[in-house]
Amino acid sequence: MRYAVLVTGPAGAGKSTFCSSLITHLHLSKRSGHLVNLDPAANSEAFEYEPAIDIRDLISLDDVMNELNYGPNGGLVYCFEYLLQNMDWLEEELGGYDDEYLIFDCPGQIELYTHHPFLPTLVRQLQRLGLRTCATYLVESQFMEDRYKFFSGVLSAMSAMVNLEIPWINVMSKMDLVTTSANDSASGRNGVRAQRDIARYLNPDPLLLVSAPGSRDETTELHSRFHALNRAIVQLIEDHPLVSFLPLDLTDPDSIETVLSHVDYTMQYGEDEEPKEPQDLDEGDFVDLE
Ligand SMILES: Nc1nc2c(ncn2[C@@H]2O[C@H](COP(=O)(O)OP(=O)(O)OP(=O)(O)O)[C@@H](O)[C@H]2O)c(=O)[nH]1
Ligand SMILES: [Mg+2]
Repeated sequence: MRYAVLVTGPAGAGKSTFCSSLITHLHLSKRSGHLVNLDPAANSEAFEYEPAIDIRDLISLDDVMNELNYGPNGGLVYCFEYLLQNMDWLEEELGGYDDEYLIFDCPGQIELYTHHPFLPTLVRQLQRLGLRTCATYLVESQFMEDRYKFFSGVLSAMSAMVNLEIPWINVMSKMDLVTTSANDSASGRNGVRAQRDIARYLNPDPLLLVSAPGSRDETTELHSRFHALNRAIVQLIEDHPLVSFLPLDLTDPDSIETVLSHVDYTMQYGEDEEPKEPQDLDEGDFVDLE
């Protein structure tokens, strides 16, 4: 059984960095993991691991922009259309892998996840090829700085989940930039927060969005104009409690392990693998047992 982990999320959320850390972590745990680059605009220097499969071997964004005079976003859409028309290329590239984790580093254009049909089509094709598939959606901890920004992140995660319809793990990345201690000047770039507040963001508490009755926020003109809209969004999130986030701090191996164990669990990793025969055992190894 082959496994595909799609690493998705908005631009700069830390997808490529997470892919590298996950592969390092898999290797340290004596498991295999390979990088699949799906970003036709990726810069080669950004990869810590050489991609085992790279969309740029099929088509590169620069070529599309130069030859067809497309801009970067139109060019990306063209590249994905081209990939879907050439699935035999991907099938051939995937042919060499067996029983392995393939980590798909996806581009950061949010529209790719929220309303284009490309990723759902790609996922269906991967499933047809027998790959068990799941997605992680990264939102960076900077989104916790501001409640409105945070809820735009929650809604984008929700919309991508509904569009892709595969097992899904939301991750709050760059948690090393959030600290619970005011004295910690090294990190804390994205704010100092109490543990209780962090919990409210990781398991989104829609009431964060609605100001307390009578508070200054509620009575300002701008807020009152949006009050009904905010309440409607709160209701939507309460009615569909699909989104919660796993915190990811790449400086802490336990944090990566937690995300990986959720990925393993979601894809039922190893459940139908046969135990492997040890390769180097001979009779001498059993002397102690006799
Ligand atoms: N402090 C901190 N910085 C991070 C972390 N992950 C990524 N970064 C930084 O965030 C920036 C963007 O990281 P990338 O991994 O390239 O993000 P991406 O989502 O792949 O970006 P695009 O592919 O352009 O959408 C880089 O400068 C990284 O060094 C993290 O866990 N902590
Ligand atoms: Mg990237």
